[in-house]
Amino acid sequence: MINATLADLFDELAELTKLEDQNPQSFRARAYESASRSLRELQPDVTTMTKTELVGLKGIGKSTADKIAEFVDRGGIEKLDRLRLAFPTDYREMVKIPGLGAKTAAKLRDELGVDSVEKLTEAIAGEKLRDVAGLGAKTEEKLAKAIGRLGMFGKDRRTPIAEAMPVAERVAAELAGVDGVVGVKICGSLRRLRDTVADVDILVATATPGPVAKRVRDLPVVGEIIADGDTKVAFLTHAGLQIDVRVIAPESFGAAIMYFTGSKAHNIALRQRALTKGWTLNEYALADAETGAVVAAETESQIYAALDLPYVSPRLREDTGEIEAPAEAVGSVVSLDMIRGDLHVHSDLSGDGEDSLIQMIQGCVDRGYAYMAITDHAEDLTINGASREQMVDQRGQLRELADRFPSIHLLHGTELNIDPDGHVDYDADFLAGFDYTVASVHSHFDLPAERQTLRLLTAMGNRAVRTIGHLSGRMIGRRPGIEFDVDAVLEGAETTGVALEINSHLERLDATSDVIRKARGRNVRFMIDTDAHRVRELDYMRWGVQQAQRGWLAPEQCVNTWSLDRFLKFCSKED
Ligand code: DGT
Ligand code: CA
Ligand code: ZN
Repeated sequence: MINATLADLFDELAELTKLEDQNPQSFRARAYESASRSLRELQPDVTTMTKTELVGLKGIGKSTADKIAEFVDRGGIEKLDRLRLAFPTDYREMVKIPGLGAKTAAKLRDELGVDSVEKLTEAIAGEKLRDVAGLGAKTEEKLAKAIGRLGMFGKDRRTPIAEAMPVAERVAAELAGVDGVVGVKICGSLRRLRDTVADVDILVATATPGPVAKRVRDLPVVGEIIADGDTKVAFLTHAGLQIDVRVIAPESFGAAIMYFTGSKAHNIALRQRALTKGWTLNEYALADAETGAVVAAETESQIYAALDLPYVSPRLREDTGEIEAPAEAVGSVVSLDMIRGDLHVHSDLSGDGEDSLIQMIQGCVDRGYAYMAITDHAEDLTINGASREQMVDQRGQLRELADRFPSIHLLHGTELNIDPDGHVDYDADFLAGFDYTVASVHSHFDLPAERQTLRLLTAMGNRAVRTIGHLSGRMIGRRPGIEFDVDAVLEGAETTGVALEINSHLERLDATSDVIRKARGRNVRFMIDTDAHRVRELDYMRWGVQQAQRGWLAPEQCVNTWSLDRFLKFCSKED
């Protein structure tokens, strides 16, 4: 556990060092990032290693080894403490506004005393930015737009899921290790896999609350405690995210996680249903309205069963039909155990890939898949793409590896880049050499909607394209997706048979759940992919599946639940 905790701290050090150096490419920040990556992969606990052994690890130098030793000795890192003081939460939030950057932020703070989104909004309204050298009316307009468009600052602040989930998972894992704890569950909007969350709700089941509350107070992520009791501790992380930890008696854990998972609308609908049966439903139990006798409380399944409902996946709990049409919804939504392959996987042949071809294949074998595709970037992505020669060479290697990995069918693919006009890399002949391709938008996000629609439809019309990767190109909290005509694109997917990707990265979760839900019952296919750039990212599949669940995706519409035979027919357009 300490390795993961340290990795988190090095990530934070990297973030803060970029602010201190006013440089997103800061050399020192890079060093912290590679230390973090190295710690996440490291098997033995760092406390069992000598400093010499640490320095011997890839990605760890003397200065990072010193910091690890410092943390092991005194439970803190002096430099981190100093940087946290220099760059308080409000300032860090401000720097995250897309298009702002560390240099401009420092100027705003030093010259205008602006060090929070709130003050920045005021300064923009007062047209103060144009007095600062290098900034102008254009900057004001651009920043106002960014703040307005994302709508997640100040009181309305919402944290992107990619930021909240890892922190929540770490806290949950820490609390699971406390004596007497029999269950831990991340609830609220995070469990429902909403794109952004206002706060994190974690529930802990134990008969003895004291030790849990104590452990929470001692967690390294805690910046400021805002509510402190035996059964509830609420705190802000150093990055300003609120986390509420509630301690619950095991016998009512089911009722509690159901209540705090929400959504509120789902809860209200369930309570109505309970009332018609003469029962009440709250965070303690489903109980008889007159006698108070408990009908069900310990598990969610028991409560749903008592209400004559199948178990409803948390991703469906938005009161959008899951209670009225439970069989239609709940019984026919894709789940992780149905996934038979990962078809968007990078190796180190991509500039941004980290692990080798063999490691990525082994990773897919370890996850029990029947098929997979290696899809390194094609030549048009200048920094990250592979040349034709490299692609042909890789294909040869892949064919040779087939004997070594008999349990999995290996497809040689590529991730094509969709240009502004919808054209992709290579020529038709070279493209025909691939077993499979995914084509994605990586640039020109601001074209008008009609052009983006045409762009996607043109790419779908290309004979060589089998899947459209991360459909909107959005980065949650940082960049909105491209605008396009959803109905036209769904229709294009129906006529061409091209699948739409559900990209599992928490930054992306793309296609959005609205698009997936719109396609329900139509002849539109989806493909849930990890877009893994390193082995451990193959585990992101669970997020992609949960995103598909939010969109009520039926297994039949998800091509990577199909048998190998059927899947290969899809690849060769014979289906
Ligand atoms: P957010 O805004 O991202 O934090 O979204 P949630 O859904 O996590 O909302 P939150 O944290 O306010 O509350 C967590 C859950 O607790 C919520 O999904 C449902 C439940 N809850 C909260 N307030 C109420 C309420 O007034 N009535 C009912 N029935 N449930 C509530
Ligand atoms: Ca919440
Ligand atoms: Zn990719």
